[in-house]
Amino acid sequence: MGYRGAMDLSLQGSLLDLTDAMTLRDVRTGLTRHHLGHGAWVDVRPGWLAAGDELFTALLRDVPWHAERRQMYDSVVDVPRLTKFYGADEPLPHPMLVEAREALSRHYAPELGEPFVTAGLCLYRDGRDSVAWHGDRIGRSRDSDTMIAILSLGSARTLALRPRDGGAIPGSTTKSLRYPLGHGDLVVMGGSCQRTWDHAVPKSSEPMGPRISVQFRVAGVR
Ligand SMILES: O=C(O)CCC(=O)C(=O)O
Repeated sequence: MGYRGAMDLSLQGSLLDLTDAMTLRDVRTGLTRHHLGHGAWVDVRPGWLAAGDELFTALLRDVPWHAERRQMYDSVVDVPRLTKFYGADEPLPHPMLVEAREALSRHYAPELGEPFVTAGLCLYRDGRDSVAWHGDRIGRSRDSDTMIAILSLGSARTLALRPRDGGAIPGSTTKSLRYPLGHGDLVVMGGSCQRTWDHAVPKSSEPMGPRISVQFRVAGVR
């Protein structure tokens, strides 16, 4: 049995659209590329996965979610989300994730030069769960361009981005850029984004249900 609330949550009804077939739509339709500056960009494709409730419920139930603890200064604290990382040789927990990874590899192959192979899954149980500012700088992303493709499921959250060097955002007076991550949406961080920008999913004081993030990466990038 996976995350204990899976069945209750799946029956809440707000996300249910089980009469429609779950489908990945064309990546290109409605895709917008936002150039952030410093060679970084973000692609946003709202509603990439249609009728994704079945996938959301299956992942909540079937993924062996881990609660991690991490050293923070002189104490050990709970990581505020549950996680599961699927390496390149590990079977993914749902066939739709295989389809999604293949569709992304096909679409981005000319720019990326290698396929997406790993899937990092995060479960944000409610608005108190979050991920702090960071860049994925292990592997190729440390010194060259890469892409992290995120499929978002469940409650809407915000992806925030800010320049790593603390400098101003070109063409903006705000301290960070914010992109909504809704149910079925695809967001891809590309170019120099992992080297020159940091990203975060901030906590929220709004009442909200769980969100699952599926991040596809190329080999070696974390
Ligand atoms: O929740 C997300 O979509 C982003 C997750 C993330 O940045 C990470 O796990 O490194």
